[in-house]
Amino acid sequence: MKLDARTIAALAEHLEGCELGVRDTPKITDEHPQMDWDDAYAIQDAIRARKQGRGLRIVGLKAGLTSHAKMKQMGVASPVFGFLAESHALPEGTECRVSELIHPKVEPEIAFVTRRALKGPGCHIGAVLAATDFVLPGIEVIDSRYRDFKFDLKSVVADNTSAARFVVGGRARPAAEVDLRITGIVLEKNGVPVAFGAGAAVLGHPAAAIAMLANHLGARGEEIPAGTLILSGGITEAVAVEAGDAVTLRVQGMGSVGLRFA
Ligand code: 0L1
Ligand code: MG
Repeated sequence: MKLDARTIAALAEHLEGCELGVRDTPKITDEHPQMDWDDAYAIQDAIRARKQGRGLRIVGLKAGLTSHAKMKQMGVASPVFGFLAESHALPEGTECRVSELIHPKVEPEIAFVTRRALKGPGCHIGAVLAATDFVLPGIEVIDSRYRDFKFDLKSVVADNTSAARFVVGGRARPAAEVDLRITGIVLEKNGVPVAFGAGAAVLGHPAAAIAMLANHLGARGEEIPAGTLILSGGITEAVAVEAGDAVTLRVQGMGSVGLRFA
């Protein structure tokens, strides 16, 4: 690690302050160019600890930048991992308040819920499918705290991978009943289809993103606990939204889930 504990705590306070205060910031590597991956995840962990310290529950995990479309959109080459707190969760059918966000975008995703713990190293798609209880449609609302989306991957990791809001819904299916590689999705904005894809866009199979997360956590001596909800990453590029928009994600064989922005 290149940053000391005091700097990590200060950067966590700064980034979480931007999230809660709806303020943008230049990317933190401008001031701390020596920041390494361990520092970036330590800042994210400190943000998580701040939320837990205020009594908020962690309700899930996420993989991000897992599709080629998204990697190309962001100009990066590898996935990132973050957490979902209860303050990020929206019940299906409720409104997402844009005034609480800086410059939100939506991503169509497949959510996994585990029934058994998953631990790397060596976790693979087969182990993920065997440990998955069910899969269901999910919309992630990402909201990078970085000004004009000017960031690098380490800054994004520190910023909890732009996690802001999410909703899951539709028809949950046992993982064994669905071939997620060829499961088609359509994302509609205000009734107009704006993005299309299939599960294979996520690392060849969305379960591969969950395996990567388990291997990432395994390298840190952690695991994905049983009963964890995990967003596996946007299947298409992210789509910008504003107040008045309504988005619907339709997933083949799994119904739909929607979100209105007010
Ligand atoms: O969920 C994700 O794909 C993370 C995206 C991080 C970068 C961004 O804000 O677009
Ligand atoms: Mg995402």
